[in-house]
Amino acid sequence: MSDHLIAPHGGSLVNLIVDDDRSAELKAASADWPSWDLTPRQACDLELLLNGGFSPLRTFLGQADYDSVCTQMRLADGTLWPMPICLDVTEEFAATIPPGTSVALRDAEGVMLAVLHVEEIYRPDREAEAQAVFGTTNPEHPGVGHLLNRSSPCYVSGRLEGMQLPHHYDFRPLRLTPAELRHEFHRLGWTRIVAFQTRNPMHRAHQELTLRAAKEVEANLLIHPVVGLTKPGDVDHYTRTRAYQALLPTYPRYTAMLSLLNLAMRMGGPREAVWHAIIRKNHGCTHFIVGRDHAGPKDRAGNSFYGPYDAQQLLAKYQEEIGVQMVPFQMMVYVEDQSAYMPDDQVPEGARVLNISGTELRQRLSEGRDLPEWFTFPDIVKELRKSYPPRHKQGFTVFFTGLSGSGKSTIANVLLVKLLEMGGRPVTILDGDVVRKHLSSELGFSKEHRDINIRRIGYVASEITKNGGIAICAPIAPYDATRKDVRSMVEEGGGFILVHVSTPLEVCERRDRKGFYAKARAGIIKEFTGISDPYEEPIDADLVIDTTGFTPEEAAQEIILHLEREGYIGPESES
Ligand code: PPS
Repeated sequence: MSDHLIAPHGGSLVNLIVDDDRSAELKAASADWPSWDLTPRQACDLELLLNGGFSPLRTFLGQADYDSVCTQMRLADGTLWPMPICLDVTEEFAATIPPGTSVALRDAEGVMLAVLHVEEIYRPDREAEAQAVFGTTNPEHPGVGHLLNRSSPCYVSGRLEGMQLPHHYDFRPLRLTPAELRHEFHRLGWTRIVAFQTRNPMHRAHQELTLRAAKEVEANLLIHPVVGLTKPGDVDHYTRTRAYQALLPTYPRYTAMLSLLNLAMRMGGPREAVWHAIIRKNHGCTHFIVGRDHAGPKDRAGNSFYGPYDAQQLLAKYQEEIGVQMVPFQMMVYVEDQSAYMPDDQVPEGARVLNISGTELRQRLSEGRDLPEWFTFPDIVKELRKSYPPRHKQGFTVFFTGLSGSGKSTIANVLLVKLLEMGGRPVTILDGDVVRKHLSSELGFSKEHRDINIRRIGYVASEITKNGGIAICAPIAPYDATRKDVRSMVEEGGGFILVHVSTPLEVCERRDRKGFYAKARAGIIKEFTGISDPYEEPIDADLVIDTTGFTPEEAAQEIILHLEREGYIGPESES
């Protein structure tokens, strides 16, 4: 069938899925086998092991292959392979699976995907692995951070039998395995195929680049974005895939195809580029585009871990051995006076070059500002705007913190009414007392219980925020670290405004609306915030309001003005 297609790495396409009879046999035998619940990364790796995306690998690496991959970029038999693919498990689990044990590998729902017949367990030197594979032990590198801080210390290997591929319910027709893609290429008569790897939305620069690459080597184009695990903070794959689908009609008819790759990236720059090329070879591609700083992360200060063309250089060394031809590309930039894109090393001297960075793009989306036609396509903007609406259409949380009796609930209720009066978004109030009645009735006031209480509020607020609503929370929330956790949880899906109601203890105590302060002083109520329990003043509050000199209405108005300034409340006509 695939006579004219490129041979997979190692000569033949691995397929580890057993037949139905064997699968039934394994399932029946597995009742008393230990189970390992795969991490998201391991589930991605397993999928590509089972379907041959990682050919010639037939299982997670054993020690001989692992050592050789780390130091030589080759398997023990000499085959080029740049990335360790390992099954890491905890010490406790490793102690229960001596060689000879069969382990059921399960997905997050508990479905058995494969069986690993354990042959060896070893304890890698993960620092040495980081240095060898990523060229650094700095945990700000996402691949290193994962390896040193989130992976488990024991690696397990042995014969692997697949029962089923992990199931994906999204974008089914776009998730083609290496065998399915090869079949499709054969059907279409495509033999020269250039693959484009991406983890970002594609705009005109990428479209120009891929089109030029395809023309240059006279090949068809496979847009092959990674939808497994990419870099934290990347645009989610649902949005990206809709954007790729919107891009497809901009290519000449029948020359480009889109397929999704459930790969867990490591952001390993040069080694990652070699790995990506091998994976694309397994998917039937003959050419592979490598741009500037391929799969290269930056540290917190914004410095790249790799040189901009390191990945191209390393792949250039191995392309012949792999048999996939690299199509190297400079960064494409827009030259204004020529109204055209060109590689940045071909820009005439003095020409004005335009570019919009990822950060600038997000900024423009959140402010609802224009995205110029030279930068991207209207249909792509439409998709991005759906997922990244301007701030005045996003959800947000106003989180009050302050002592009992400081005025949190009163201001929160005024704010609620004012936001309801404006309309546009649903508003939910999560007041301290109300939450303790409905969500946290079993909790007391120890540090542990207060933290659970605040995390529950934070979780509910983050769900409301993510879905475009407004949450107003008004607990005491005395601990800084817990408030910070809530902030980061909420900010994943919208805005978070911390309001410190800083009314001094003397004033709160003088008011003593509920009589609690008197009881606390008398020792009748224990662990009372401000009297016999701590309150950590926030230093990260977005607003500080002392109600000693403010009416609740004035205080609420301050918050409204802040929301307006930050863009959360927009012009009436647009809400
Ligand atoms: S926390 O610390 O954020 O979990 O507290 P919270 O859920 O906001 O609950 C505070 C309300 O519970 C009443 N109450 C106490 N507060 C503080 N310390 C102790 N020991 C305590 N016991 C009961 C008090 O009425 C608080 O309500 P507000 O509205 O803040 O006055």
